[in-house]
Amino acid sequence: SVEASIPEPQREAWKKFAPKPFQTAEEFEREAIRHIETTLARSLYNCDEFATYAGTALAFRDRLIIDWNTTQQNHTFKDQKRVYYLSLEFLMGRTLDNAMLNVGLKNIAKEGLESLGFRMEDIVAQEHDAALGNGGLGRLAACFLDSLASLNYPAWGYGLRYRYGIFKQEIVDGYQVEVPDYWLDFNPWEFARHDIKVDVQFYGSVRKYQDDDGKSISVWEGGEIVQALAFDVPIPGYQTATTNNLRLWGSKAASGEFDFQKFNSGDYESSVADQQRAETISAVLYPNDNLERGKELRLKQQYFWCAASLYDIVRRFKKTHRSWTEFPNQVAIQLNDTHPTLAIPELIRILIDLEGLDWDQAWDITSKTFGYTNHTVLPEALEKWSVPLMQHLLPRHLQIIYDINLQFLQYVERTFPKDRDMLSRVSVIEESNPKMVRMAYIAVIGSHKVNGVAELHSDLIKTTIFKDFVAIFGPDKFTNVTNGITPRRWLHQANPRLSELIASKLGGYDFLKDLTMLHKLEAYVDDAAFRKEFQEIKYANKVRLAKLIKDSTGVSVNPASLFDIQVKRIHEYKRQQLNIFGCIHRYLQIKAMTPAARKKVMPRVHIFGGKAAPGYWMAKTVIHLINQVGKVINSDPDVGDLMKVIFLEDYNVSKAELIVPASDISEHISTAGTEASGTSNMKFVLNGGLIIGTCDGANIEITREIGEANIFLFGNLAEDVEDLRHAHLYGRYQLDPALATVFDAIKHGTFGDASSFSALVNGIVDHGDYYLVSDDFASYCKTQELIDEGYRNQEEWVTRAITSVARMGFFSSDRCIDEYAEMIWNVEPVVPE
Ligand code: IMP
Ligand code: B1N
Repeated sequence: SVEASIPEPQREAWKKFAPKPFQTAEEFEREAIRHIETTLARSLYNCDEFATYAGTALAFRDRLIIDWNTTQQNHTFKDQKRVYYLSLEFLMGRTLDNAMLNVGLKNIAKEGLESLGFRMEDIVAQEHDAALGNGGLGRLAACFLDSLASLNYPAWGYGLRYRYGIFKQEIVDGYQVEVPDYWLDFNPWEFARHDIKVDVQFYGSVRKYQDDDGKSISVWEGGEIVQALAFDVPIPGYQTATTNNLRLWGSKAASGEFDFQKFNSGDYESSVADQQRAETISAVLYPNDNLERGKELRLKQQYFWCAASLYDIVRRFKKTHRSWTEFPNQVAIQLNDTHPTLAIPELIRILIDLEGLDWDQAWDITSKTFGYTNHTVLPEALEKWSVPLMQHLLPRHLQIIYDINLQFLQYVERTFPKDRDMLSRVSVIEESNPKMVRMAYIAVIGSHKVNGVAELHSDLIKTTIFKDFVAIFGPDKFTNVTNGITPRRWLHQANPRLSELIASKLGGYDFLKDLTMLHKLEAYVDDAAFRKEFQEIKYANKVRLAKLIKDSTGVSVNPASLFDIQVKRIHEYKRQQLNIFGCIHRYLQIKAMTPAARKKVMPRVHIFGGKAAPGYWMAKTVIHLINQVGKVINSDPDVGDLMKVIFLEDYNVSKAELIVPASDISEHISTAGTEASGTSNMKFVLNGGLIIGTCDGANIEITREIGEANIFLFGNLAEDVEDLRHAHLYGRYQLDPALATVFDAIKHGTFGDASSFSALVNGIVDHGDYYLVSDDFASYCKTQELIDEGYRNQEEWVTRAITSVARMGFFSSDRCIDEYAEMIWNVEPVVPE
């Protein structure tokens, strides 16, 4: 075994000198101060909050490393099957608070910091978010890492180490302005592994020849080499010693590539330019959510990351195994959407070109190894790459893709000899000009399981984008794993008082490991003291958010109003426009009221937040409209506290932790059938807020769990969307009358220059209203009235909120991970040493 191969004296030395983690507040202080003095070279006289954060983080980092080493060693010794989660995005947010909680030393650190004269909240707030993602897909990957470690699964994440994460959003004169987010100034949570480098090849050509046995050999030659450098981020589990690894690749020019010829001939600048070109690959996260634009650099990023990750996975496998047939028993690779699809032809290339296996063996191993998660059915988000680009950048992979397609189409032809159309429908190559490679089809063909992320979505992919593939492979290849969220971050960290209240009733914090235990809270739904405390906590969280609003926008809001929140990426399908048109409708109603009637209005604060992709004009127009409407309403003396409209700039994970616990109502109002799941809907309900939503994504399962009485559903159903769209274009189209009045106000210039909003309005009036804003408007406004009524009856409202919290156990990402492990990966937890 590996263990036996380590020499005795070395083992002895380790036993004697291996660092011991700190245990007491005093030991913690000593470690933090040592780091401030020596690692940061700061003295007592310039130890501010940031230095204290840094010292604290470094002390905890040491602690994580010790557990990380033990875990990795243990996993190597045990040699069980591992899971690799390939994701182009990991939206981790801040780490310190989570690290302290998971290793169980938060109280000790708090005590230590207080004795140094600091408050925990201030220190934690010093940390810059790690924002290597756009929204839901990236945050899901982060929640999954937390659950994988907490449940002791031997798992690694693989991603890219972007130098610039998602941009910082500033609102200037009501418009979004993007500012680069350089987040690596001080990042104590990563380790550069200078010894782990992988050469990744691009461009070049393929030479084919027959070897002495007549076997056809392909050699990929020439082109250029870029080096991948590993950066490791330890991922601690909650209350377990298991500390998994997130490996992020950074790009560098390969050492041989630094052109000494040019250097010696005095062309120093151009050799540095080569270096910089290589580093561009991992420079920036593409800021699109649910959109693919086919840029060459994006394809380069994808291959660079897939090639480095697979090299690493294969190397680890070969350390302990000889037989390739063992590979799928040792390795499960999950593709987070189609972004890592190139890993499929890359594994085949490794097995055939480098390891000498034949096609059937290579294919068998590959298709048993991969699983593919689909996260969207939006056509503009389905990845396609042009054949000429693929030919240029990855000539060998294109050949392999053609081979995959050939084998597959031959099989389809044998199975469905009468259906000629089927072949062109399911071909991996779209016969357009230029021809395009359909990545989702490769992912389906090359995986043993395909899953959607909520029930409706998993049903939809089987009847729409993958319909033919269900006929070809049978229904068992397709499954559902409804998304979830980690209760550690989204309940305990974001809402410590609620977590404490729950713990006081449930006899401790075990519910953070088994969220289904929340059901026991239903016994307290009529307990007066519990209800009062529950309400007080919500109020305190609203006060906390009101302060953020005041600090960032200058607007004072009354925390006693109903807080109505929609925070998520700005996208037409998510329909922030429906919300803001609803606000205008409400405003016009208030303006038309007598002073006596106004007294009866339920005061509301409408809070928006979220980023628009920099090139997405319609989304930017929506942001501008929200800000303009806010400007008018917030300063209208007729309205006062009855209504405020707020746009919070730069929505990110750490702000979400503050915003989510403060909602009375949150909005999840996508056109039915467009939001694959949504995960913030789960976060809001778990924190005691109710939701208004369409019958879409996970809203449907939330309704099933918490009960129809506890959610405000409205709008058309997914099954009717297609007919409605068709009717808009070819039938007689009737604009909703209340919405027409809203548009009149906009056209009148009530919210500034009307022409700025004409594209938004015309899209609905003249261009088919693709997202069904008008069709759902009446039902939306009606439901908002029901919410006003409902909120007036606080007793009933609190009952609904508590009941909902108690029934949210299903939505833990721990449940998801167990489902993936059993249904898709076939992996078992490893008991930590
Ligand atoms: P949803 O789209 O409302 O389900 O939100 C997905 C999750 O992504 C949120 O709950 C946040 O944790 C996270 N997130 C962080 N920043 C953003 C952002 O700018 N847009 C959307 N989601 C974000
Ligand atoms: O993935 C989330 C879901 O909860 C959301 O409903 C879904 O919209 C989101 C291309 C995406 N789907 N597709 C993306 C992101 C970046 C990109 O470049 C597509 N994001 C989702 C988690 O399942």
